Amino acid sequence: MALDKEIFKEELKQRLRENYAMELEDASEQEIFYTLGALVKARYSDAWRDTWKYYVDKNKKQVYYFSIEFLPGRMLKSNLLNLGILDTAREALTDLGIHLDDLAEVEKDMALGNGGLGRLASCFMDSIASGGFPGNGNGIRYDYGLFKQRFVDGYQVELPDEWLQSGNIWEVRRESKAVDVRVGGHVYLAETNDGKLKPVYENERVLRAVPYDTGMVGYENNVVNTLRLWAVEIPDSEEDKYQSIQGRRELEDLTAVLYPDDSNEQGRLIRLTQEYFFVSAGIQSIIRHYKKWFQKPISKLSEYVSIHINDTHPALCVPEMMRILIDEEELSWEQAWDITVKVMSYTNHTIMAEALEKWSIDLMQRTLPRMYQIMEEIDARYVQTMQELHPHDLVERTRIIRNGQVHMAHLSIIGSHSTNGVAKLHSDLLKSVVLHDFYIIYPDRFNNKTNGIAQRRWSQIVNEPMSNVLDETIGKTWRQDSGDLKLLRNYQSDQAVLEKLAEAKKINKQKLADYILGTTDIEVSADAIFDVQIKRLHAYKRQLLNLLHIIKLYQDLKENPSLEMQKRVFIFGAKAAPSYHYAKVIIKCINETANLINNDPDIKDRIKIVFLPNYNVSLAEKIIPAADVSEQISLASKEASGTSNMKLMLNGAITLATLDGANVEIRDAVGDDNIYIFGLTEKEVYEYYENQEYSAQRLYDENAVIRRVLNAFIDGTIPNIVYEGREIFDSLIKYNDEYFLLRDFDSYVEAQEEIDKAYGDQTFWQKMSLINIANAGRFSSDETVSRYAEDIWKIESKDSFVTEKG
Ligand code: Z2T
Repeated sequence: MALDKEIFKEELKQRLRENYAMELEDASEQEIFYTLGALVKARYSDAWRDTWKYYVDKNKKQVYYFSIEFLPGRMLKSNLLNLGILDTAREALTDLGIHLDDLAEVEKDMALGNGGLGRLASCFMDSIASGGFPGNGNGIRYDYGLFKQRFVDGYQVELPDEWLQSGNIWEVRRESKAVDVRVGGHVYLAETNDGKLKPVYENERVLRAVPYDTGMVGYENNVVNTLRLWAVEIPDSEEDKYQSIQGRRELEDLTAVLYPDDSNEQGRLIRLTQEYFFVSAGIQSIIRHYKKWFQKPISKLSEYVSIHINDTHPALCVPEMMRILIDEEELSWEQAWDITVKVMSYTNHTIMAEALEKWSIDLMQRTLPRMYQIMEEIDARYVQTMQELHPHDLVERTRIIRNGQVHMAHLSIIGSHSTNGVAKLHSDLLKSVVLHDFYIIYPDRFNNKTNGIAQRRWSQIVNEPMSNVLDETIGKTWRQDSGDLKLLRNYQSDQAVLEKLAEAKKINKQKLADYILGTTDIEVSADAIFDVQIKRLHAYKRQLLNLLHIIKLYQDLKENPSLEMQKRVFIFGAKAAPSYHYAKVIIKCINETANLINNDPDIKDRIKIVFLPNYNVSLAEKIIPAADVSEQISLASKEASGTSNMKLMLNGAITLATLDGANVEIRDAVGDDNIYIFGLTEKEVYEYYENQEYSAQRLYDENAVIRRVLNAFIDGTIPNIVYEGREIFDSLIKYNDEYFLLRDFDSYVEAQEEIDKAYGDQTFWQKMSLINIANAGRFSSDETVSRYAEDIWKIESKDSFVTEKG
């Protein structure tokens, strides 16, 4: 379906006239953006409908990806690319005197997620559609996405993210598909006339769930799947119950905001209600759709439906499916359970204990009484079955309800046929440590699915200069199949190619330098090493280790101004959960250190620190193409996978990493010579936990460099951090450095020194960079999704079918 440039221009003008009664010359960027959005949406509406119809007509098994977070970012360019009209649109707009890139900036990020988990869900949506797989997303349409971050006096300040303020061009409200969700009150079982036990609800509240659908456009294959997000409303029937403004507010607040905690569950009532709300609405709509269009008996559900539980937030899928099959479809418990387990699958995203979701029995019972009854029954039957096969204490440790709490990970594993981790190391740790008890009980349920990224977005869309060099060097097939990036390996000693890649990098760095100047007033040189750490602020990710190294460099330079060293720009992007005090203290310390160093006339441009505020998908798109060094320095065993590591690698940054998460697989892909590995291994970390021999105090006493760096936090070297500096110091010394920063410090410094040396030899550096790009293909979410489809969901790809239209 090629689109002619001239037709495109005419259509754009025509739509402007129709919708805004305006000529192009008089329209604002906003108005043009909305018009272009509508045009794009019209381009895929037939394919959207045809895709849906095809799945129904062919009775295709579909996967529903349930996630409490989706983080697509901006969709304009990605939709244009996938529709095959990005270049046409760009050229047409240029003719009209408009820059597509400027127009794209008008779109607000859709930021309904915290970080990796939500972004992964969106990468999967792209790859599921692009692979021609029948699959849909199911989540929550938050009125406010992840908070907007500002810095005031170096402190993080959170502002609401009003992403819907000027409307959302991509979504379609589908009122006719609304469903009711019941929460609260009491439920008891009563005998019906035919002797069956049926639940009777009392004093429950009914919520209306209204779906908003967004087309998920596949890459040049005429497939458009659906991301369905639910918003709460007050049903007409309940109007009289909500007389008070306060009562209304409470209810309308349910889908108002995304909880801003990435790896920390807080056990709040509203959060639990959010979880049930989108789970119940989603499953009801799946069953309704199945019964209406597939016309198969409910007993065959697992042959046509697969439901994925993205971390434990949608774990109530298990009891909710049971409720519908038993209470509404009147299946026996055994039959319902058999179907449920076959339908469900679950991904674990973390081993951090504080992120493992648990709810008090009391809260669960009060909020979701029917869910609780069903979970009690699942739990009782689990114990009954397993106690004949396994030791008592093993069964006790793994049951769903214990010590007054409901364990959502246990529910997810017991109620599904597949549990996977998100990188090899992580999946191994699940089996050997974190979920070892379950591995004994269900060895066949465990598997690995290493994360991947939407490679087309993270190369073609964000990095045009590099993409052009790739086209000239290896042809264009990599744009479709990122596996073909490996063709680049043949050019690792080709000086001309290396130089062209370096030029592309330089263009990106200059562009970022301009952006940095514009937003922070800090002047950075594009000749410096751009050393990047972008991810949520968390103690285990060790942004503080990065800072300790920067302070060391600063002290070295102050002491010895003639020290030879490459210029460096340390770039940070990170949001801290608003309630995460320690993470906010680290932000303050980085900002104050930045102030000190950036303004020290002795340092000039030898070191710069730039903490860019409000890190999100669209900021990542600006930073990543310009990165030279990718900091992946979490304490080994703590980062489940990481995905920014993959994006940075794809853009030719050299990874500086611990052997954690997917870093291990990146090392395997590029070889030891093209990555900088440092620090404790996961085994050594566990050894420390066992022998309890770690002493941060001793490292402080015995290591003069460490001592000098840490003292900077409490002796006034870094200004304006009297309290914060003390807190950092105490966390490391008094509280014995939970994440072994001091243990890894020397080894980190050494790796940084090697990087400094390597960058001095540009040919050597560029070759490493090329090898990283060439081997990034395997981290495509296209690949990851294919593995899920084959091993877990059992769904088939539809070979591109074409809708011929005029
Ligand atoms: C999250 O982004 C991740 C894990 C979570 O555990 C929660 C959130 Cl919001 C409950 C991240 C992991 O930290 C990261 O290592 C991984 O790459 C990402 O999920 C996607 O799997």
